[in-house]
Amino acid sequence: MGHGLLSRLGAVANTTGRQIVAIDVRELDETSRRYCHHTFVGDICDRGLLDRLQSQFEITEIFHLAALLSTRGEFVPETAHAVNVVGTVNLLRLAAEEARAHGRRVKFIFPSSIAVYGLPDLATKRAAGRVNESQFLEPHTMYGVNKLEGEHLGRYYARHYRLLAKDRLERPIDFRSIRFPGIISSDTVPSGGTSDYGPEMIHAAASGKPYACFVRPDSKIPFMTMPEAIDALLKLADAPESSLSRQIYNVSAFSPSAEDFAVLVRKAFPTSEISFVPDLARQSIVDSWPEDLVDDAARRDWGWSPSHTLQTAFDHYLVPKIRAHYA
Ligand code: AKB
Repeated sequence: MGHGLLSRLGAVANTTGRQIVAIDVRELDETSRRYCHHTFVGDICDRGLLDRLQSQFEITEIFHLAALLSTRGEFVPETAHAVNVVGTVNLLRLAAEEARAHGRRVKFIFPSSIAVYGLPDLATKRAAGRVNESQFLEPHTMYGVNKLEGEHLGRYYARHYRLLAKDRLERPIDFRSIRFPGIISSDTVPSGGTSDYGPEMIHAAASGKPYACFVRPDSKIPFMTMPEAIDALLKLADAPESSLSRQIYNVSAFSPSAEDFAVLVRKAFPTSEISFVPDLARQSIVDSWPEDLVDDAARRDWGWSPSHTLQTAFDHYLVPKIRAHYA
């Protein structure tokens, strides 16, 4: 998401006057670097690096996209906690310090996830259908626990930070967050997530490789395309604060089963070889995530509206772009 966001922000930087400073754990590629005023190779857990940023720049807005996802996090839960929670605290603190130093609020945009939900079993998931922002908040994964904590930390830093300090600055941060579904990009195959079966299936088919899907054909969670996810982030970031009735928003686009996905992949790539070989542990994670989300507040408050159905996502974005990518 970071790379897509950089190109969108960079493309309009001349008109918005935004100067972009990017941090990544790896060197950014040449294209992404071109959009940035400065880039740093480093880790958000490195307080020294964040102190350097604070002394070098006047920061007005932070898009915090760094995270260890749900599958990877189950192999190294404490590392996931360090990156996903301690890293988040470091950036929130940086935002609050910047607000204090320059006397104005810093906007903080935090992509959260459907992983914050934890439905206890499949029968409850099926009966629940579309889930709203306050239901079933008992995540099963370290990543989900961390994202939920990130949402609470954002609320704390925005409204209650240093509650008892005499020299306290009121509401230093304008914290806004979206709970994203699985995201599918035509450019990159994700790694470390549990919604990865969707993008993996189509990328494997387009590159002529067989694919063994690690969940059952009837598994159902919401998805959206990467351009829609970036649109949503920018729309929420640009919305007037007076129109926002909450800090955390669900967004939804389409909710296919893994079989629905496979049908469209086979239609687009008739020689594709897709089988279903469920991995019980990863299956249990997907079974704990909702089938779909109530996103009425996002639609009402900041005009969220998905650009695609599953069919148009395949016809107008995924298939043509992925074909071109592997051609
Ligand atoms: C994951 O699968 O962990 C992520 C997510 C749903 O946030 N893609």
